[in-house]
Amino acid sequence: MATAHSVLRHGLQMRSNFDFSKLQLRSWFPRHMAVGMMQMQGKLHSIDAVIEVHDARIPFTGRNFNLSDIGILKPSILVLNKVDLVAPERRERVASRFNDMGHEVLFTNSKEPSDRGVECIVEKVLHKIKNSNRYNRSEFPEINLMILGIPNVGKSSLINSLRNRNMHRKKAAAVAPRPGVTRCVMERIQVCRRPQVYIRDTPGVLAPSIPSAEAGLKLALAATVDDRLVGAELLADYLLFRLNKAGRREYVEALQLSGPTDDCRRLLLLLCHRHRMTITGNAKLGLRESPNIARAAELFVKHWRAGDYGCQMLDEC
Ligand SMILES: Nc1nc2c(ncn2[C@@H]2O[C@H](COP(=O)(O)OP(=O)(O)O)[C@@H](O)[C@H]2O)c(=O)[nH]1
Ligand SMILES: [Mg+2]
Repeated sequence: MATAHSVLRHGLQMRSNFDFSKLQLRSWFPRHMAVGMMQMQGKLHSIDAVIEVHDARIPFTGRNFNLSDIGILKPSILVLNKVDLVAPERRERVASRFNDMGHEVLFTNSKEPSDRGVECIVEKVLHKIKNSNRYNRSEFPEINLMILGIPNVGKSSLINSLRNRNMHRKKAAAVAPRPGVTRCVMERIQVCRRPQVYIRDTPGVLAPSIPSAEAGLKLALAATVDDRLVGAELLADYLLFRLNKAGRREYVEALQLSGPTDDCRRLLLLLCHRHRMTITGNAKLGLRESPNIARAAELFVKHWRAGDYGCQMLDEC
């Protein structure tokens, strides 16, 4: 079993490239996503504007243009959520890149009750609608919005946050730290009294094919695809590579290591040892306990997702 000392000793050579050939990339487009897309299209006639949400850590990799196209004829705003997990100087660069593409972006942290970005959402959308032709909907006083994006970016959390602020009501949309919780286009949820504003929550939908192994790993790190698609150990290894490449060393302190390492296997063995993560073999067959590497990998990645290794954006910008 590795010790903290051996982690340091073996970790002095850092990789400058990651071996993506280890990933057998498969797409993840379960049936509920295809059905969700059709339901969204079916509801569009009753929608005044679209809120497109992305994870601020993968603002470019995370965009599904099939989804963006759904709302192309409607007024729309672009929200980059989970901004608490991105360093402030990166936000400015991302915003100016989107501005160059003709998009204004709104950064939000839906977990922060007084977040200024969340506060601006309704105001921005109403402004866009006011400057648009409401086609067949001008006689309806209430405003209907649809929120869309890839899985696990915080769509349901944003609805709950808006509802809680403007209506003082408890959460209405189910939230979980894994993708695939909202599985169909939901009934509308009221998020504002005056004017009456409703939002339809929708299932997260990924592009039918993931463009590259690196994109797949970024999507998995941000928990927008099922971890099993890439495998826990490979995901942990990619994370370690990215942390070291960016010169981030917060993981050393967070995991109480004696120094940085580039040897993921040894790091995971250390976590197995420290947290007694083992797989018990069948004693009758003479199989003994072995380290539960997959669980240790999940733990290592879980800390990053919670921001325990500091803020880190995955897309270059
Ligand atoms: N750090 C952080 N986590 C968030 C934020 N918004 C949502 N989450 C978390 O992200 C996970 C997915 O949220 P959810 O609203 O279910 O995403 P959805 O699948 O897009 O509806 C949950 O664990 C939320 O608590 C945010 O602004 N910052
Ligand atoms: Mg949801």
